[in-house]
Amino acid sequence: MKRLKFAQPLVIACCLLLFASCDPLDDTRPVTDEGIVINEIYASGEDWVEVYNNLETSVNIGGYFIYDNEASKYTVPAGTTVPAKGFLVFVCNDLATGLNTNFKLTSAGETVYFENAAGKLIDRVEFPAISAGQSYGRYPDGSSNFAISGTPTRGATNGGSQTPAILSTTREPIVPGFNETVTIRATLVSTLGLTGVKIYYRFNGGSYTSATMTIQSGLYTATLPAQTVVGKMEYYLEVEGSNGLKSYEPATAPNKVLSYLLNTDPLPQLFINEFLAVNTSCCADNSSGTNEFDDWIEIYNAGATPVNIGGMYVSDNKANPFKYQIPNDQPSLTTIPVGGFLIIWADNQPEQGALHADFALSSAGEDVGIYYIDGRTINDYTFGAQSENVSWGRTTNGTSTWKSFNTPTPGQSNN
Ligand SMILES: [Ca+2]
Ligand SMILES: [Ca+2]
Ligand SMILES: [Ca+2]
Ligand SMILES: [Ca+2]
Repeated sequence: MKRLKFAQPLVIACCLLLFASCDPLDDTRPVTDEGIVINEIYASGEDWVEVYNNLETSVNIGGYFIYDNEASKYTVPAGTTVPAKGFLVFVCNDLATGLNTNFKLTSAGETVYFENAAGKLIDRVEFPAISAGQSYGRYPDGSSNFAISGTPTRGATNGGSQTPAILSTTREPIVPGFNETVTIRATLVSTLGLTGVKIYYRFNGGSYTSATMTIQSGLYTATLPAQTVVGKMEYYLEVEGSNGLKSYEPATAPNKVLSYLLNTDPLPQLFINEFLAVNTSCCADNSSGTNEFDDWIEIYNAGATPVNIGGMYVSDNKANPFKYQIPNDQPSLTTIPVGGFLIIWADNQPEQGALHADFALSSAGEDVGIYYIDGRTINDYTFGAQSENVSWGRTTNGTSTWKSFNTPTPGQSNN
């Protein structure tokens, strides 16, 4: 595998493996790869941001922007250059002159953005809570591997070419029930210089309990205790190297953690009622202002009460129910009336609104499903190869008989 130089591809890869346990959708603006990155951040005392030039030539970053608040960007002074394979430090002291930015950083953790002179985002680093004397940086310089260090290296290489870090975690079962223990397994990027892997967990708030993860069948493994009451289990992983560097999964834990729910809500009576996996002319999504012939999924509410699907998930993979979470802050968009229908565009364009999933449907066939807020299956279906502009749906609505429709009825009764 080619070494990932920048954070976002790895974050997305991790999220795919983690089944949406982390949250790349907080900020979906694409990052342009310019070879210059935010390399290290220090947020206690005199805050600073270290920039690293991973290129073989020096780069003039005059007119670039650094900020933690889009409404108030700091502009890098004209003529400022970063040497080839070199470093430049911006002091975040609110002085707003020279290499002093117009903002400070919070040690509780936040996101720092870096844009080029054209206003294109070239890097974004969300850092966790870091204690006095610690920094958060890339190991090695310019890589996608982040760790907390007790030995900041302001304006100099971060070193640490072998820093243990977590590549991915799994949970089994993905959707735990009552009285079930849950197994968490972690795959590490590197185990060189590793001193230990720990899991921290808590049920329904309070303080975290820690446990050492042990190697079982080649993977760092821990078992979370079974629960017998309704609630939320939260957990995160910590890996520490003999060089004192610590990294976390999720990377900004405990600000962000992994979690699962146990509850007793009855499942709503929703059905995947119709879908179109190959749309070239059937029906346009014009959310962007132009007609896009995108895949769509129709959901039907067969129950006796309206259902707000905000907070629930749709997916094209039964093994990963947590693929796209419907935003839960727009009930007017996401509530399905009794006997009503709702269209979710499977257009891989979540930036177009709440009803746009971050996946598309395969013409060769795959799964399509809707899942409750805790991941339990409300309804899912596995389909085969699909034809252009011919939908596949239930006849009649909500029943178990499926057929093709030469005249699709998105958002309306199939009958
Ligand atoms: Ca450094
Ligand atoms: Ca679209
Ligand atoms: Ca798909
Ligand atoms: Ca329909």
